[in-house]
Amino acid sequence: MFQKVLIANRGEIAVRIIRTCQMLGIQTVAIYSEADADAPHVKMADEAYLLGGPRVVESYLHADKVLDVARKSGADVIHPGYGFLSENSSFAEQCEAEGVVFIGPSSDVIARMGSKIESRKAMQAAGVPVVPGIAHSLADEEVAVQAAEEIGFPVMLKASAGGGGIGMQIVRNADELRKAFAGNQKRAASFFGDSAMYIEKYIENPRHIEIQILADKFGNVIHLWERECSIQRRHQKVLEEAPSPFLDDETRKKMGEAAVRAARAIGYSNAGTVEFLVDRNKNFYFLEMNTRLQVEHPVTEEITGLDLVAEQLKMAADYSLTMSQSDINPRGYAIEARIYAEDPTTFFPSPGNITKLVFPDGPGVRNDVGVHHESTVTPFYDPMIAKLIVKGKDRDEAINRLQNALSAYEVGGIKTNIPLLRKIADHPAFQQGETTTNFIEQYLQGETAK
Ligand code: MV4
Repeated sequence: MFQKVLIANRGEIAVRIIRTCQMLGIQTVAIYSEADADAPHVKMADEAYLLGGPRVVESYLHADKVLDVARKSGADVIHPGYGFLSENSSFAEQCEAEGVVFIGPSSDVIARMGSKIESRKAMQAAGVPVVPGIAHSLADEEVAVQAAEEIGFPVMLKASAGGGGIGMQIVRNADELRKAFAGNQKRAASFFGDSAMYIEKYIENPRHIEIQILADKFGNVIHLWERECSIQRRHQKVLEEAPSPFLDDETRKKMGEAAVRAARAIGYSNAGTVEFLVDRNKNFYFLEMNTRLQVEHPVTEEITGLDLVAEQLKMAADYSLTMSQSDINPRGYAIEARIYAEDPTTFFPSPGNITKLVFPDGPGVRNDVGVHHESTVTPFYDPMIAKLIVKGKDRDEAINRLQNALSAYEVGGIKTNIPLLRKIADHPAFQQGETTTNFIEQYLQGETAK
């Protein structure tokens, strides 16, 4: 096992990773920016190094500075968490060259999954269902129109390097496509440095359901079933749950098997997530693969009883998986609500000083938190300050615990999205499992700004 882990992140995920390291008896090294000198992850780690100013480019995103700290501290492994450098294949490559272990798959797998055109091709070859579409880069709008006419409108125009909705547009006819093409291509070039575009059949009001997988370095791959992540706004997830209230056992089994096939086909190692779109008829289609630990990993931990950070460390340290698929028997029901420092109706970030912080507790309640009762929330980073995770024997009990926990939650000094989360938890459509990607628009119209 490793001696010393550098945690290349901040906030709740840095705290979460440090906690597992402490339980495994591994030394921890934190990094921080000037804005985070007082942050919980800095206090908790055995050592902490200041990287620079508050902006991410001079701190958490600065690969050379992070590697300097790895050298100085003698860390033998880097856990990147999510965001920042976690899916940066050049950073993973730099780590490989330095002889420091990067927790995640190899840099070439990260690079391959970063290209949506490449990952689509790889999945199709592995027999994983993909959305009907064109698996090569479209040269210009006329080529795109021809391809769209073959697929049938409406189609989704997408940037190969995209994600999070940038460079992506629904188009309903040839004229719209001609109008949309150049602009999205330009945005893709400027955001990602890659202008490759492709198109897929548009799936109307889908669900977003993802499969967690674990893969060791010896070809053993298992899945930890699904997470339902459909409730989101502008590609920012708000609430996730496991199991999905929508899937039947046959579909979830097929999706799990497809995810394992996907991982095997690309030589994946460590923890990963295969994202699928699921249509109203329960057809599922590969969307993308995330090569990192995800924000919503706790709901999987709660139903499987596993510590995913511990599993990541073991796999990165060349241990083989100690469990097989039949050992994974999920129990109960878990829901995660993301607590954001933002206005609940306008969704604008709400930075400021926290003046009061009271967490809910009781049976089946978990708080993963990255701030303390006098923290300052700055505009430099993601506004997610904590996650509330509840568990129950079934979905009704989990929802009941969620409602009670959200009522007991107290945050002073800044605005949070807790009122929005309460509206979701209290909504009959949510309680009936009507979790689609349009949920907030469809059911909370008028309660939130557009
Ligand atoms: C789609 C789609 C419908 N049809 N692709 C949004 C983020 C990007 N990574 C992929 N996304 C979508 N791709 C086809 N062919 C609908 C979405 C989508 C979405 C997907 C997952 C979760 C939330 C979403 C919200 C709006 C649109």
